[in-house]
Amino acid sequence: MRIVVLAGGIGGARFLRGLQRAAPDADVTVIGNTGDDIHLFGLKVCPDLDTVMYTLGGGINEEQGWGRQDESFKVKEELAAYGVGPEWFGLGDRDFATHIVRTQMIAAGYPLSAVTEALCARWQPGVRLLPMSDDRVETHVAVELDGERKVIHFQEYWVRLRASVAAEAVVPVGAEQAKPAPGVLEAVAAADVVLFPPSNPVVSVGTILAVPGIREAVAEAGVPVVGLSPIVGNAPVRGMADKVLAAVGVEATAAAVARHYGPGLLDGWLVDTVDTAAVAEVEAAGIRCRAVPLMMTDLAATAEMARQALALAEEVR
Ligand code: GDP
Ligand code: FO1
Ligand code: CA
Repeated sequence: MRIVVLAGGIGGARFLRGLQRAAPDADVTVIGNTGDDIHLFGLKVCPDLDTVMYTLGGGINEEQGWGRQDESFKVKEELAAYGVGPEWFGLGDRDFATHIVRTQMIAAGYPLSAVTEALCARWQPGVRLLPMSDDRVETHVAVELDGERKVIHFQEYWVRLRASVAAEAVVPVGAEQAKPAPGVLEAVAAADVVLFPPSNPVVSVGTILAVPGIREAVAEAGVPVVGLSPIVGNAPVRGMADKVLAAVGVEATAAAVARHYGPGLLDGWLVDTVDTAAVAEVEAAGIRCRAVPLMMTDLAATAEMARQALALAEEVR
């Protein structure tokens, strides 16, 4: 079975581990969000691609969910000693090597998709990991700071400000001009099922769908499209999904996220058992819905979520 997954970072990566356990023989293509990418110290950093690659490749810092395990921060300390920041973004020594290789290959003329494939040759994630686009896309967030409206990089909003102020708008800068990376549309067209893991609906899945051609390809693939809610009990399990959903006028509820994707895109939606009351509302919107446990507490629980998503896909097929 060919499965395509539109993934962000931690939520996407952890779900993919469960999917690999649930469907060990499946051919999985991951279309990764690159809107979180940031250029720092002359290096290109791709947090969501790296989170998927390290998580599936066994290099992730498990507690944190991002960055390398067994990490040190000597380079960061040395940069700080020169007064070179930003200090609010924690790039570790091991992680730096990934960004150096990536930046060097891009400078040599390789597209990000080829670079990602080269990095994955080391990590062997067991999936085909494609960036959504080889073109630069950067999510920016409009906020009011000290009485002034400012537009800042998504990483500054999340990591420096910890989403402590309202997001007034979220803009995937460059998305409109971006083209899907080689293989993306082909993978969607060849898929037997498309899954939206419990990734951020705005700054992860939403950004991927904002690349012209991807939303259309998913909607027109003619195969079940099934998502899992990242909102449980009217709040994100972690992160700032509530803040960025508010910026696009969507309530932070499992049902509102399903309606936001809409029946034109989504065929099936899983909500957590605490949100069983949302099932009727989602079904009334024309999307098949089931309530099952959606907390990725361990691999067994996550694999069961993946099984439920695949079962729902068969039901709507
Ligand atoms: P990020 O790029 O690292 O922010 O990761 P993703 O976009 O892939 O996923 C972020 C989303 O995952 C957040 O909105 C969380 O609410 C959601 N999430 C994290 N852990 C869980 C979980 O155990 N269950 C569910 N249902 N959602 C989760
Ligand atoms: N998240 C943090 O909360 N603080 C950091 O200093 C930080 C550094 C970082 C470095 C590399 C990387 O791949 C991810 C990193 N993250 C950090 C995670 C990242 O900011 C976000 O969680 C995602 O981009 C949100 O999807
Ligand atoms: Ca992300």
